[in-house]
Amino acid sequence: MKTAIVTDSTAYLPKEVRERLGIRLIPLSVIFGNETYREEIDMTADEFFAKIKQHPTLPTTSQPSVGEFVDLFTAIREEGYEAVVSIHLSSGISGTYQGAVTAGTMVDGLRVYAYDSEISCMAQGFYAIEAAEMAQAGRSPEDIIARLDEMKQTLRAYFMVDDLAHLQRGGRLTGAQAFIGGLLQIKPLLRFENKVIVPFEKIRTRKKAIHRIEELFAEDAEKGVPLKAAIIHANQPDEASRWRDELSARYPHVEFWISYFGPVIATHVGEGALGLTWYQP
Ligand code: MYR
Repeated sequence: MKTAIVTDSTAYLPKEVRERLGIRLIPLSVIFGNETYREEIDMTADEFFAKIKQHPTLPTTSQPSVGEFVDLFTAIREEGYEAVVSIHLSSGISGTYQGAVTAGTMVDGLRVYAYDSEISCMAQGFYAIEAAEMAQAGRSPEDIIARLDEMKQTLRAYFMVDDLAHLQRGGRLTGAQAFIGGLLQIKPLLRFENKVIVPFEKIRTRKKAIHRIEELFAEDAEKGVPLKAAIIHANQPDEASRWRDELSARYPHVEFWISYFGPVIATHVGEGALGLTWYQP
């Protein structure tokens, strides 16, 4: 069965990777006043970080419409595909996955397998890459979904933000009442649990938070099994490169990527956010 792979823009996959593996992109958008920008198409991460410095009001974000999904799935069917695996950011923080599910019921002649990554950013990107490699090798959508479920067992992601107010304002932080109020200055480690973002540990400085992520990573990296990992940053390229160099020197058996929080996710995590994700390929 000829199977196409779709992911949304919040995977922040490099264009070259998408093109090489034939991964289709459906964008989410950021909205500044009455201007809407589809990320990765109308606006890059650098343009976003420049714009938030000039714009008086903070942006909001929106998921792709069901109509956009229907148009994309229809075009894929017209290219001769019989199935699509459509991989999306966590359904606990966005309605994007549900949009794919709904659109899937509206396009005849194409089997749509919407997949909830239960995460976002390059962690989601890793799912899309594995799925695309399997699709290129002619594997069935069922095999691809089974592999993605298996990946979920080893995939980890921890991140910190410079200012918790962004996540709180966007309503994307769960179970953090104890951290809010006078404590917005702390740098708690965050992670996804049951599809939503929760505080993992309360940490007071950025340096200590990075050190704690390194300890968590070491628990897996020191087992010696191959891992793929990505450092994800919100406009901190130098810090991300330094961290990658340090970790690569310590763990030469790990393949490291550097990725970024683009416009939509950066709207919710704020500039300065930093994270690490990894899994066993
Ligand atoms: C929408 O408008 O539908 C998009 C909402 C996106 C919420 C993003 C919340 C932060 C996600 C952080 C991901 C970190 C992954 C390592």
